Amino acid sequence: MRKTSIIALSAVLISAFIATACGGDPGDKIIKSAKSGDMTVTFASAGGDLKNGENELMISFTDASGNPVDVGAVSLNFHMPAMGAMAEMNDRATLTTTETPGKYRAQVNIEMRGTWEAQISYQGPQGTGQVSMTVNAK
Ligand SMILES: [Cu+2]
Repeated sequence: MRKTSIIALSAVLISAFIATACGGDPGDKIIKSAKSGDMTVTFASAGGDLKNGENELMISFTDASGNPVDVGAVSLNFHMPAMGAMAEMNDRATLTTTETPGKYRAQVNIEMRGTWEAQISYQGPQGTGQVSMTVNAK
């Protein structure tokens, strides 16, 4: 009885792992969101945070009702101003579209811990816009 349930649990965990490894949704725990006009731009990940190192994020654009809004082409850059002798840093994310217009996957290598300014710009059906928000990398 007990052995069976442990095996069943393992199977569930293994299939969850495979789903992640095969490029499923990087996660839906909100890291941070900001307003851009009538839209809300939201960052999410599996762990709900931005990390020093490689990150897999979801970025979504939604209307006042929470429905996704297609904004066309999106770019994302993480910027940190110069600190003392350290030059400014710009870690540009690679974005890909998903099956849902208005939802994008982002891959970015964050070079260090600390406060970054996420700079988002878009161009398309909603016109041209820019949003920025600070995000803390752990
Ligand atoms: Cu820095």
